[in-house]
Amino acid sequence: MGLTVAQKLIKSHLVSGEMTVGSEVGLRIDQTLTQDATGTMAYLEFEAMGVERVRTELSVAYIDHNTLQTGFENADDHRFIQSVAKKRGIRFSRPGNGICHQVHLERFGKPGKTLIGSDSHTPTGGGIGMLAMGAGGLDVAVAMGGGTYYITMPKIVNVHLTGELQPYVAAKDVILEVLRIMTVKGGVGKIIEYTGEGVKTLSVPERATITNMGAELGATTSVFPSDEITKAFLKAQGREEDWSELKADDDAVYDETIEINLSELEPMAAMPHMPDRVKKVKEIGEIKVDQVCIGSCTNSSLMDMLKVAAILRGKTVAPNVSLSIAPGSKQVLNMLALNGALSDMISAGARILESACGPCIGMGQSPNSAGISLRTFNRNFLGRSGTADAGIYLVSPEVAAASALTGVLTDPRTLGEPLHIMMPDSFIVNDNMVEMPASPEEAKDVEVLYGPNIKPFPTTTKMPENIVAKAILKVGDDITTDHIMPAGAKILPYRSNIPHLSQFCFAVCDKEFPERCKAEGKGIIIGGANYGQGSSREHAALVPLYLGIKAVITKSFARIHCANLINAGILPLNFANADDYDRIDQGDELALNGIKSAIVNGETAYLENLTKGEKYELKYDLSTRQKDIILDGGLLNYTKEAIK
Ligand code: MIC
Ligand code: SF4
Repeated sequence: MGLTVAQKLIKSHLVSGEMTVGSEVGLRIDQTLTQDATGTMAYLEFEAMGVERVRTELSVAYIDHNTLQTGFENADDHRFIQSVAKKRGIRFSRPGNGICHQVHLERFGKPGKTLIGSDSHTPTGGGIGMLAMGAGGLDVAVAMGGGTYYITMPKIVNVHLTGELQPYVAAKDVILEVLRIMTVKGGVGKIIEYTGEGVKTLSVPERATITNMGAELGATTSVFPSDEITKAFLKAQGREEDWSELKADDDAVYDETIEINLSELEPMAAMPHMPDRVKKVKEIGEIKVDQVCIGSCTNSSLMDMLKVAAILRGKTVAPNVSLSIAPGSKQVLNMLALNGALSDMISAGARILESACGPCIGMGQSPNSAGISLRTFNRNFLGRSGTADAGIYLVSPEVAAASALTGVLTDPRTLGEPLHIMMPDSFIVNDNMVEMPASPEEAKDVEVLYGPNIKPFPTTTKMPENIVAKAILKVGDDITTDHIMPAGAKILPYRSNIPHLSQFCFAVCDKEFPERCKAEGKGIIIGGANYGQGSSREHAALVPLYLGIKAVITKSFARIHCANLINAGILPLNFANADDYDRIDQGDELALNGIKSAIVNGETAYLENLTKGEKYELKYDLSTRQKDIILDGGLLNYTKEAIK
């Protein structure tokens, strides 16, 4: 039986396990990336592991999230990361060099390689045929130390593309269509692989937009084959030698197939507050727009920016709209500056932001009260923009630019003549903002610089036999890590200060939660389906750990968050009968008696509801390795021994 692209990538990196769907496989990791909002914690963990030098082929530390420096904290964290990178053999992408996923695609990604990153949009690398996955910081730290990365062997979904995108219809519309079909839960336990004649019509930046936002499906990752188009892209980046071909066997077998005819797609938008609330722009109608933001790791390539500049050329942004544009990297910004496109944007009235995540993570540009903001980003979760009652619509650069001019949500096909974008044969290559690490000899003298905002991470304890605690919080379906541990300009500077962060845990839905935890000293969280979707931030596990959460019991979990809970030593459990979720009220006294023995012996676990006098059957999906991690009180303890 032939193999798919994803299966080939897994097979060539398989360290342990069997490639049967649902079983745990261990993978050798070639490359890692971190960004600064998760990186500080990841490098604290790496330092705690006591490894001298990274053991990967390539590790890069990016500074792109916490770039608004309203106090010393972010700058201190940047300096800390820079010093660790220098000492431990990691390349350091300085602030200003761009968004990690965009820069990694341009400068470092290689077809056929594995990459894990402490950021959920790491699958962007799937656009050039990498097996690129988001992971918690601790998993990335372990991989940097040469450790294996574990995933559940996923199903492979074939998204079979035919036809060709029509003028003003974009790659963003392709992934919005996949989200409409599959929903934000639809990709859990799956890799999305793109095949068919339509693939040949998509450039690398377009493919990367699609794989980037596959994260919103909950998928393990997404991948395109590596072909002549990939080769041309790498050649234009001066890296032709990094190319290798990667394609599925003719007789490859997929677990599911979705057909999409690119020719039939139309401009679309994801409506507030979920990336799968997708409708055609013309169906939503001409709603008034207050803000338009263009950029983020989904849509900040040179190609996207050139389209935006062409639409804005010679026009003025509507009086009711604030338009901001953040080109994705120094390379993109530099090329826009040299070919005049930047001037078109500035003349039209765009507010040019630095090459960083910016408004996507609430680092500035929060909309006005109840404002409507169109964004070329990938997430529109409630409150993420920094304005609690704003409504965020996710759109393509074409829809964003057209709407910025008219002041209302606009189908760009009404602009008339198709755009003709000339992509250069070669990009400006200048890696002067990537600092190389010190040699092993020089590294001995490099001091790691800790700022006063860096506090020790919470200690974990070995798992007890019984857990008795209140249902301290009950939440519904699709809870995101932005609910559990919000981000934004005011909170992000404290990513290395768990005690401070804990004040904001679940602030979006329940402001009293941290105080209740402190009063009780311990608790169990009850969640619905797809609990923990969204980002890779391990803070969404470390902060609950600090607040005394012992177990999280849900209808189902998102992949990265579930791994982060296990890594933190918090027990993730599921209801055997989803209806039992309804029988528990917040505040009920709960008991997991004999839970440790049940897990060790692989026996059925039960949850007793002492308040209601009821008992519910539970499920747990833990490999032997994961059980050992939980019993040891988290991955850090477990790993220190293993990789010595
Ligand atoms: C995000 O888009 O939510 C982030 C910010 O990039 C996160 C990482 C983080 O919380 O630092 C992600 O996607 O993993
Ligand atoms: Fe940055 Fe937004 Fe991409 Fe996250 S989704 S990496 S915050 S640009």
